[in-house]
Amino acid sequence: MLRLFALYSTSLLTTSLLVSASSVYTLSNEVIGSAFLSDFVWETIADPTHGRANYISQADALAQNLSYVSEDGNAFILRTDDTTTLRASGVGRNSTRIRSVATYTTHVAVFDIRHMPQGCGTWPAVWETNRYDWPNSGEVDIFEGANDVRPNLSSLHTSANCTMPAQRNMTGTATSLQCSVLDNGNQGCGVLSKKANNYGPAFNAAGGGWYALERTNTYIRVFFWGRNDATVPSDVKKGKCCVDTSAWGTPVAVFPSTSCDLDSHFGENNIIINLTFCGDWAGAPSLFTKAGCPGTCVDYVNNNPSAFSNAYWDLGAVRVYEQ
Ligand SMILES: *[C@@H]1O[C@H](CO)[C@@H](O)[C@H](O)[C@H]1NC(C)=O
Ligand SMILES: *[C@@H]1O[C@H](CO)[C@@H](O)[C@H](O)[C@H]1NC(C)=O
Ligand SMILES: *[C@@H]1O[C@H](CO)[C@@H](O)[C@H](O)[C@H]1NC(C)=O
Ligand SMILES: *[C@@H]1O[C@H](CO)[C@@H](O)[C@H](O)[C@H]1NC(C)=O
Ligand SMILES: *[C@@H]1O[C@H](CO)[C@@H](O)[C@H](O)[C@H]1NC(C)=O
Ligand SMILES: CC(=O)N[C@H]1CO[C@H](CO)[C@@H](O)[C@@H]1O
Repeated sequence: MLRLFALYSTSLLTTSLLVSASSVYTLSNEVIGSAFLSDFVWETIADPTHGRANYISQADALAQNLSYVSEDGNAFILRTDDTTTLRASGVGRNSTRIRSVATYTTHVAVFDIRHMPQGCGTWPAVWETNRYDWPNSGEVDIFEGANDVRPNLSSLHTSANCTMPAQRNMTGTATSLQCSVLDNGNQGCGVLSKKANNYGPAFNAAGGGWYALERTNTYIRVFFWGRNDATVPSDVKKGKCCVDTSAWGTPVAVFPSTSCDLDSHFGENNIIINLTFCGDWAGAPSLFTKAGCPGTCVDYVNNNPSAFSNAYWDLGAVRVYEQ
C-alpha cells in the first residue's frame, strides 16, 4: 500500500505519533434507513460471551418488528422483545447482532446514534472484528458498556505482542496496556472516557451523538461528540462527502503502533452492532449488583420484559470514509 508521510500540523510532530498518509478521507458508504437491510447481515450465532440474548435473523426481526425503518425513512431501529416473560429453561431474549457486508482496513467510520440500548442487564456494543479470523485480524471495541454504569470503554483485543504506551495524547484514561487476548484474561487495552454523556441514559437524554473510529497502520483512534457539544466537527455533523480527522481535536482514545505493529495485528474487519444481555461482563454478579440492579441478571432479563422497552438502538447513519 502506498503511504504518504505527510505531516499536517507541527503540533502532531511533537507527539511520538507519525501521521501516516493523509488525514482526509472520502465517503465510500453511507448507510441510512433501509440501506441497513442490504449493507448489514443479521447474525444468528450463539453469543460467545454467554449472554441471555437470542440473536434472530433479519426476516424474523422484520416479522417481529424488532428491526424497522422509521416512517420518515431516516432512522433505523433495532429493538429487543419487551413483552415476553422467558422460561428459565428456554432461549434468551430476542435481540439482534448486525454485521456489515463490507470489510475495512484503513478507514474512518462515523456512527450517528440517536439512542442506544439502556437498562439493567444490557450490554450494547459497536465494534469491529473479523469473527472468522479472531484474534489474528484484531478487534476494536469502539464503545461498549454494561448495566448503564460501567460504560464508555474503548478497547483493542489482539494476538500476541501488542502493548500500548502509558503516555498518550488522549482525553480518556487507560485501564490496561496489554492488548493481547493472552494477557490479563483477555481484558484488552481499554480506555475509559471521562465524558458524562457518552453512554446509556445520559447519552440518550442528550439526544445521542457521534462515535467515530479512525484506523490506519500507525494508529487507531476513537472520537466522541454528544449531540449538542460545541466541538462537533462540521464534516461529522453534516455527514459530508469527506472528513479531515486532523481537525477533530484530541481523541478519547488513541492506540499507536509504537509497541504494537498494527499492520500485522489487524486485518480486514467488519463493523458489528449488537445487543446482548448479562453474559460474562454485564451478568457478573459483582457488576450487576454494584450497578444497583436487583437479583441476578438472568432472572431479571427473564422476568421483566417491560424493563427492555428502552433497550433499543436508533441509528441515524453509519458513514464509512476511505482514502
Ligand atoms: C456482543 O457484544 C459484546 C461486546 O463487545 C461481545 O463481547 C459479545 O461477544 C457480542 N456477542 C455477539 C454474539 O456478538
Ligand atoms: C424469538 O424469535 C424466534 C425466531 O424468530 C421465534 O421463533 C420466537 O417465537 C421469538 N420469541 C418470541 C417470544 O417472540
Ligand atoms: C413497529 O413498532 C413501532 C414502534 O413501536 C411502531 O411505530 C410500528 O407501527 C410497528 N410496525 C409494525 C408493522 O407493527
Ligand atoms: C494532542 O492532540 C491534539 C489534536 O491532534 C493537538 O491539538 C495537541 O497539540 C496534542 N497535544 C500534545 C501535547 O501533543
Ligand atoms: C513484537 O513486535 C515488535 C514490533 O512492535 C517486533 O519488533 C518484534 O519482533 C515482535 N516480537 C515477536 C516475538 O514477534
Ligand atoms: C457516564 C459515565 O458513567 N461515565 C463513566 C466513564 O468511566 C469513568 C471511569 O470509570 C467513570 O468515572 C464515569 O462515570
